[in-house]
Amino acid sequence: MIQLLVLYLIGITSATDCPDGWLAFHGSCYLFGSGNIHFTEAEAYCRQHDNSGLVHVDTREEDMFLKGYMADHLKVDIDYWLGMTDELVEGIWKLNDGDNTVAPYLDWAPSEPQDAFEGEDCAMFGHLLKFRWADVACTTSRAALCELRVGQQNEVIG
Ligand SMILES: [Ca+2]
Ligand SMILES: [Ca+2]
Repeated sequence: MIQLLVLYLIGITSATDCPDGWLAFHGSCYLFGSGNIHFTEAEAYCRQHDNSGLVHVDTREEDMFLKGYMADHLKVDIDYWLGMTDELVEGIWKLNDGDNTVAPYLDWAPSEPQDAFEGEDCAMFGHLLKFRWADVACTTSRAALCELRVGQQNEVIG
């Protein structure tokens, strides 16, 4: 009995336990989608996959980990959505977390963001930019990159 309890405690305190097919890094799990879809479709894709959300990159460390994985392991000609927009106030990038938290970390490619054309209010990791970030129109098509934070798995989001 005590052995079972110890195993259970080890289980819940050990390294991030991710669903099959997800990648673990520092308390989060990541799922790289393969199809190119609009921003809102990508948000829905993540919700459908373990009720996750599009990735929120909080630190340079997380950014470097994701960039490295994209460059080393994935098809090179895919861009990935980031979970933030400047839809509310042009130029102020906020996480799509329901609280409109201002994005704590940004890694724009040179000359980005420029809100080009009819307005660009979504953001992506650009494969032509060594996966640095660019703003693009939300109705363009990119792949989803979902993040599941530890402890959020059972939270119900709208
Ligand atoms: Ca914009
Ligand atoms: Ca742009």
